[in-house]
Amino acid sequence: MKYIWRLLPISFILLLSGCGVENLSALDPQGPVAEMQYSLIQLSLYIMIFVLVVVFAIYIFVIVRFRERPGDTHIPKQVHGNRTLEIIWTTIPILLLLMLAIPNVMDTFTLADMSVDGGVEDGEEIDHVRVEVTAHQFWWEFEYPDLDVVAGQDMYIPTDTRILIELQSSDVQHSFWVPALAGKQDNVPGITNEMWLEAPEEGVFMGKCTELCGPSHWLMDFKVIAVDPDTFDTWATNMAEPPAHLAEPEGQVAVDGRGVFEESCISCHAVGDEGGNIGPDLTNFGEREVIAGYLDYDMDNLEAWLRDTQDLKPGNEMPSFNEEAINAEEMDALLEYLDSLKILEE
Ligand code: HEC
Ligand SMILES: [Cu+2]
Repeated sequence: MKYIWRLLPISFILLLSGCGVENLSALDPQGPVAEMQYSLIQLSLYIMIFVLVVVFAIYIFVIVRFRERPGDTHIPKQVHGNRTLEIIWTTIPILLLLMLAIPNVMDTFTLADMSVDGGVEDGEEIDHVRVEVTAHQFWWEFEYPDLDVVAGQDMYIPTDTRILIELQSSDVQHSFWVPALAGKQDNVPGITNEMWLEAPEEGVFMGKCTELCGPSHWLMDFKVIAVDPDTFDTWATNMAEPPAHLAEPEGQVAVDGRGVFEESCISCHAVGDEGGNIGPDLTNFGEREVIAGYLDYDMDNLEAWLRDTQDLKPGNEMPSFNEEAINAEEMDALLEYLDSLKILEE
């Protein structure tokens, strides 16, 4: 019981770190951008602690030293202006502000630098991939203009590569945040914001919308999936030109499923280069870890999503499909087809 107070800072850290969800913490930075930002946070924290300690120490000293004592009624010496003191307490804050400002301004320029020049000396380009991120109520679209790829919900990136990101929105204001990789930036309709990030190691990084954007804002999650450059190349090639089995699936159930999909879904969802873009591209849907950003990937949840999408994510653009629209048999075939949409395995 004696050390119970220690739980206080621990619980605070847990709170800040998203209660142990993997790779969702700005306090566990990965990659150069997040590390830069984390060290700025640390620097300002240390300066604030320094100011706090000094000010409180002086304050307590003054209270104790100059308090009214019993029987002492004399008025203490009244002081107006003290040049030395004035100079000290003007200079110290200026120095502290400079200590904050210089690294902040320098890092701001580094973070805003979207050029890929490897420097004057070698004249080579930095390895990079461009991604246009469009936020929709309540999902994310990732377009790779140089690779002819459009992906939904999962943003695949190669490790150790500069990812140059352009942020846009198709409706209201959203905000793109992958805490472990980079600080947030807004997706504003009509404006393109830019940022970059790098992931040094493979991993799955949680992303969130951090701008209240409607009734299902809190479910607008996505993932950044960092894979080695070879895997990324395979992914990009297969996304751009999907393997034949996606359009003409094998097995009767999968074939029927494709039929249902073409009837009810393809106006909004693309598989390969066929289909609409009102909803996420589903070319690699079978490789998602979650459905619609937050439901565990399994067939029960997928069926629930198709039947009750409006209950599961109120206000999203997809209609719910009841038994009249898609009967039980068709549903089974559709689920099997959706689950077969894989481009990395096999
Ligand atoms: C009117 C357009 C529209 C139609 C028709 C439609 N969807 Fe959707 N769908 C969407 C939108 C928009 C989303 C994104 C919802 C969100 O997360 O906000 C979505 C999301 C999904 C998701 C989750 C995607 C992911 O990346 O996790 C699946 C799976 C899906 N739809 C399957 C279907 C199937 C199967 C059909 C046909 C039975 C269908 N949809 C019909 C618009 C549509
Ligand atoms: Cu949003």
